Amino acid sequence: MFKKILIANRGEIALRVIRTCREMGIKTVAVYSTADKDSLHVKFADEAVCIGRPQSVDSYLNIPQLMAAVEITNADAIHPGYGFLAENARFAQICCEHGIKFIGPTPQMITAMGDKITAKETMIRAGVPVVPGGEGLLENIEEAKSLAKDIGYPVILKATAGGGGKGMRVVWEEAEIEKAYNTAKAEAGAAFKNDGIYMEKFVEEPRHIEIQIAGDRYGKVCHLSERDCSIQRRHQKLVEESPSPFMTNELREKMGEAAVKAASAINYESVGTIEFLVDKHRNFYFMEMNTRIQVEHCVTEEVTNFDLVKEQIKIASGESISGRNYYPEMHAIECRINAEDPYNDFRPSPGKITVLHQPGGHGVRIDSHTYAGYVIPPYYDSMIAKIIAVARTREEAINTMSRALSEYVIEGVKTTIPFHQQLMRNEDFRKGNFTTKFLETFTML
Ligand code: MV4
Repeated sequence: MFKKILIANRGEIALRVIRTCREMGIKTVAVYSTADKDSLHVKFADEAVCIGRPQSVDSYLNIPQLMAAVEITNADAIHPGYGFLAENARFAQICCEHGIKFIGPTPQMITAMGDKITAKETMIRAGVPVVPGGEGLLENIEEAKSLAKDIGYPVILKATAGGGGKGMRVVWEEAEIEKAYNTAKAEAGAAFKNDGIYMEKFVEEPRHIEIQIAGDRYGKVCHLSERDCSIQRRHQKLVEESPSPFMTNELREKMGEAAVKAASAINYESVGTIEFLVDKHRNFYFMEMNTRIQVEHCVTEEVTNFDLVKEQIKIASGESISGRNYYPEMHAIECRINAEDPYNDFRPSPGKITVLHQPGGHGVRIDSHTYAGYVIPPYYDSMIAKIIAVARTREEAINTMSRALSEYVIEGVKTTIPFHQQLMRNEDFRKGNFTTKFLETFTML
């Protein structure tokens, strides 16, 4: 087992990793930018190293600075958290070359899933359902037009280097295709330095349901059931839950099996997530694979009783997994508390938390690096806490969440708490009647 792990991240996920390390008897090194010197992850780690100025490129994305911090602290592994360098194959490669264990998959696995066309081809070969569409990159507008005719409108253009919704264009009729092709290509080139785009049938009003998987270096892969992440706004998830209210036992078996096939196809090692689009007929299609621990991993932890970060570290150190699958025994819902104003188009609201009271009681978990007096810096994402409610049924979990939200007091900054309170009361949400379009028509009272 590792003796000392450096956490190349900040905020709640850095704290989340530190907590598990302490339970496992592993020493921790926090790294921080000058804007984060008062963050809890710095206070709770055994050691802390300042790695640069506030802007991410100068600190949390600065590979030479991170490697210098590893060297001076004698850490033997790096946990990348999510975001920043978590899915950067070059960083994983540099760790290998320095004899430092990257707690995650190999650089080859990251690359295999990072390019979306390659990932899709791999899934087709593995027998995992994918959205009908063209094979490979689009070469020109004529090809785009004839392919769209074959597939049938509406279609969607996606960047092969993309993911998470960046650089996508939905095209409803042939008259729009030239402009969509040109803007998608230009956006992809500007955002990813790779302007390759491809086409799929556009699945209307889908649900976003993802399967948590784990694989070890001995070839065993298992799943830990699903999370429903359909409650999103501009590709930012706001609420996640497990199990999905749309799930059936039959669908879970099929999607679980497909997810295990997907991960096995690249001999995946570590914890990871297979994202699927699910249409109203419960057809499901591979969308992408996330080769990291995700923000929403906590709902899976609460319903399966696993510490996924502990599993991730154990797998990285060479331990084997059981190979059986795990099913939800409880219902868990997570609300992301962001420093944003839900009454004002979710505008970021950084600043000092002057008063803080966090809820507690039966069935409530809070993962947060904040405290009264903490200043939320403007340089990073705006998530300041995750609140997870767990109960035997979905209705009880929603009621626990409502009760917990009503106890939450955060003063000094605007937060998404009022949004979540209204959502928990929404009839359609309570019925489990929602798709990824739900928030387009949701209005704050
Ligand atoms: C789609 C789609 C419909 N049809 N692909 C958005 C994120 C990126 N991973 C892929 N995304 C989508 N791909 C086809 N063929 C709809 C979306 C999509 C979406 C997916 C999940 C959750 C929220 C979403 C919001 C808008 C679009």
